[in-house]
Amino acid sequence: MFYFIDMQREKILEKLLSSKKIVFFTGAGISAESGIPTFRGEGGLWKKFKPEELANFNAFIKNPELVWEWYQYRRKIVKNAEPNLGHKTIALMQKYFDVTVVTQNVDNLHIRAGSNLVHELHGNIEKNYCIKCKKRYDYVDFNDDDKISKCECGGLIRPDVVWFGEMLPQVQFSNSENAAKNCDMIFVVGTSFLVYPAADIPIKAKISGKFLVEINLEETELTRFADVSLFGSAGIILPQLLIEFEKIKLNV
Ligand code: BJW
Ligand code: ZN
Repeated sequence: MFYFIDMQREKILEKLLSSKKIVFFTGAGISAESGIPTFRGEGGLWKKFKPEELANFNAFIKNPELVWEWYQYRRKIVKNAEPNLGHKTIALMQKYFDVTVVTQNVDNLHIRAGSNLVHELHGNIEKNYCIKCKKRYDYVDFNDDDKISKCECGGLIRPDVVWFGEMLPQVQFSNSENAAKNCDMIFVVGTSFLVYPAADIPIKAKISGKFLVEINLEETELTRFADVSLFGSAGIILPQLLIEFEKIKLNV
């Protein structure tokens, strides 16, 4: 039918043409082209920093200054980053589809790109809360003061992210499960697919019979479950797909 594109993309375009509800499940890879380091692989954060020393509650209690400093460092990277063509294409897709973004990322870039419905499974690096009284310190700009802050109750203020061993936010998780079960197709973009229970979301979509497209630089544990896997940069592949879709849809 679409003789000018390869078979894999043809399958995706055919499915897109009959779809209404699309879920994008994203990981650190989608923000890599915005200059935000991924966690695993070459240049990943976990190559330089140990997760057991930084990304769990016990590490925070043991050395709050160190953990806070690490998040300050990452907040600065996030603050100076811009959404890339991957994030922007997903936001543009809202013109044609009901789009739900389910993201493991904490960087706000989907929201800044204009996506309206974003479920953040691992929290948000720009938000914080007191570990004692739970008072929220959302979007407070800590960048001018690198030292850890204390709440008025004396409790330590921590970033509102999900560390290893912690529960994911329940409402966000169940909304994501519902979106995965009720969509027409799901794109899984830029995740190593190693961290649970987030990784259960695409699996639930697949079990419910949804068409699953993976976009990644390399094969992952998900590849064998995907209907189609496209290997390459999200910031290139996603805009290409949208352009190809628009050509057919708008008959140009
Ligand atoms: C590109 C690209 C480009 C690059 N274009 N692609 C043993 C077995 C199974 C599970 C466990 C286990 N032991 C412990 C667990 C549970 C644990 C877990 O899953 N661990 C595994 C790692 C083994 N999970 C948890 O602890 C979770 N909580 C939990 O289970 O609670 C249950 C419970 C609680 C209490 C009591 C009892 C039960 C919580 C997990 C929280 C994860 N948190 C982090 C840090 C967030 C805060 C922060 O940012 O600092 O979340 S870890 C880190 O990994 C971060 C990410 O969101 C998450 C996923 O990473 P992601 O996004 O996949 O990134 P990468 O770097 O791994 O991959 C990037 C990919 O992009 C690669 O594939 C590249 O190829 C690709 N890529 N450039 C396209 N341009
Ligand atoms: Zn407090």
